[in-house]
Amino acid sequence: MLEKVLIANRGEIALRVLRACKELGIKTVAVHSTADRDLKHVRLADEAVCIGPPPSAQSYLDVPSIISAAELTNSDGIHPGYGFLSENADFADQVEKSGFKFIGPTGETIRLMGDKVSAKQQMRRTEVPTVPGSEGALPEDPDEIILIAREIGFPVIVKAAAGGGGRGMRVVHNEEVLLSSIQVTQSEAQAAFGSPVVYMEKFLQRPRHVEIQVLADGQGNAICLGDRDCSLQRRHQKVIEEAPAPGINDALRNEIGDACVRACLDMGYRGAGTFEFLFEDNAFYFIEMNTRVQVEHPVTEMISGVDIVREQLLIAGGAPLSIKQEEVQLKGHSIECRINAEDPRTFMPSPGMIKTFHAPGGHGVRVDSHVYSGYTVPPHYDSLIGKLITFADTREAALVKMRQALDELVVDGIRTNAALHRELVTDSSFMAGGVSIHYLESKLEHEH
Ligand code: MV4
Repeated sequence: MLEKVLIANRGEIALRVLRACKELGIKTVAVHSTADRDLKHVRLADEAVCIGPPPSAQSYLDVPSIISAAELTNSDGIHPGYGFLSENADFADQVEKSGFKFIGPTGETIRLMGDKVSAKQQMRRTEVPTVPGSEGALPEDPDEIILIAREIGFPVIVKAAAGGGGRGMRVVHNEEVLLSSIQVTQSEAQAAFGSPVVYMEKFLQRPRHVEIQVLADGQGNAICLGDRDCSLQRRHQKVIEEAPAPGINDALRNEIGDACVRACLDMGYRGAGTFEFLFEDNAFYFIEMNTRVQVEHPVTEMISGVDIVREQLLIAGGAPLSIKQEEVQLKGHSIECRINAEDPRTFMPSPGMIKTFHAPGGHGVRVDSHVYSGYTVPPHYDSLIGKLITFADTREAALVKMRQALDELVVDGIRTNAALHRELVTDSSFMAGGVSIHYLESKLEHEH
């Protein structure tokens, strides 16, 4: 069992990890930049270490500073949260080489999934359905490339193996521009990721983004906690997520869940993980795997009753999974609205002092937020100030609760996207369920 965990993150997720640690009797160490002295979890942690100036590169991404803080405080585990170093394989390796437990998978697994070509190859081994495309990296020979594209059929999408999350990809509509588009994507990939390797897939035109949450202990046990629909997004930033994904029948849900569990067992996966799929015409197509806890993990917690961060800590402490698949009972519906400090029209960050903050509450309402009245949102990090999560028996009832929660929410002093959420939870297409990944952007285009 872990005794003391260093939380290598900030904001709401640092607070979320701190709460899980405290409940397990694990001591906590907060590391923070000079801009983050007043963070709620810094105040609540047993110990706090300032690791550098505001820019992330000199604080939350500074590996030597974080390892030094772990040594200084005699921590035995490091929780990376999401973003920052959470999917950095070299960091995971360094943490373990320095004698600490990395609360996540091995560096080797992170590397395997970080390379999207090897991730897809791993999925094919255990018959997780993938998007039809090139078997691995594209060859050099232009004639071979053209044959692959013809076999897939246009439009195709060219993606950087080292990319992900929407970075380093290009849609190609016809053969005339295929080779030049590949060259551009390769150069961009080289510049952005230091690797020119690209692969090709069929471009799905109107998919949904549905992901599968798993937990595995690295000791031969893995379970699936169902799916989430994260289709409502703008520029690859999710805005609303929900669980379960609307309109997916249980047979299909179980089939894809079983496939993800097989993949976990085959690769010896350890920790919490998410399999990202595109979902179109009632079929799943794997695109990427995230090897960390995700922002939207609460909606899965609400419908499964499983505390995902607690399980992460127990797994890292060496315990076998405490839940069997048969014990996982998904029940009800949960929706999450991400509240950002941003201009409602331009979506530009809107940092500054929150004069007044009132969180909503009541039955089936959860607020994961680190902010409070008098807190100043610094300009150096992402603009997420909190997550409003509701839970009820049905999707409709969870939406009713969300409308009420949004009405109760008060954030004065800075601009937020709360008005956008109020509009979305009364939008007839969103209310019907199952909109595609393009829905929000096209709605915003038409209405502004
Ligand atoms: C795709 C796709 C359509 N077809 N792949 C964007 C983020 C990265 N995770 C993968 N992405 C996409 N891959 C094929 N073969 C469309 C997207 C995509 C997307 C995916 C998920 C959520 C939002 C998105 C927004 C634009 C494009």
